[in-house]
Amino acid sequence: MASIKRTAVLLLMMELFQVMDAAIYKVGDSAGWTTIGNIDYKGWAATKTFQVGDTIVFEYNPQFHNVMRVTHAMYRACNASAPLATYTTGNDSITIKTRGHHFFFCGVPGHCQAGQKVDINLPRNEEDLAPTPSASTSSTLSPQVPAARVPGPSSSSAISFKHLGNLASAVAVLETLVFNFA
Ligand SMILES: *[C@@H]1O[C@H](CO)[C@@H](O)[C@H](O)[C@H]1NC(C)=O
Ligand SMILES: *[C@@H]1O[C@H](CO)[C@@H](O)[C@H](O)[C@H]1NC(C)=O
Ligand SMILES: [Cu+2]
Repeated sequence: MASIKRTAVLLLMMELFQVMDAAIYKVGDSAGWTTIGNIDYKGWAATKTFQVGDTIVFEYNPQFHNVMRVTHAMYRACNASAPLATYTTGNDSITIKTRGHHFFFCGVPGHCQAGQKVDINLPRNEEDLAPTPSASTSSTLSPQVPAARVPGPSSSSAISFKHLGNLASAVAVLETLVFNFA
């Protein structure tokens, strides 16, 4: 009986940690945020699967660089005249709160043009992107229809946990439960 309860608690914790599993990514890895070495930030970002709640860290010498969050148009044009946000500490942690594109570059003249720019992209759900069948008449690819997901008991509990306002206190409660079983 106790082992069943313990298993249930562990399953709930695993679901919680999936929700809370926030990663921290240092932009450019060990090279950091720089113009030295022609870092391929686009390639760097392409190897990552960013999730909402993840944090990206820009590490650089603030005497020589900065970080600006900009629109897509400004990103394309390396136009630093009206950034959405500017960071200058040299160790800037930015938490990604929404899906879609998040454009950053260094606002020091010439640096964006030299490639010191990165697009942190969280593709929106495929369901959102999937064209409606009537709209894809010219497509040569047969659209993949994902199998319908039948919600089971575990997914319904995951959903209820996702809707908990205070995940931290939920984890604390679960940890107390697990320690009581141990
Ligand atoms: C840069 O952006 C500003 C604000 O959007 C705009 O007024 C200006 O014309 C742009 N400059 C260039 C060179 O595109
Ligand atoms: C940057 O900040 C993080 C904590 O926010 C810290 O762990 C790290 O050592 C800092 N890096 C530098 C180079 O100061
Ligand atoms: Cu720079």
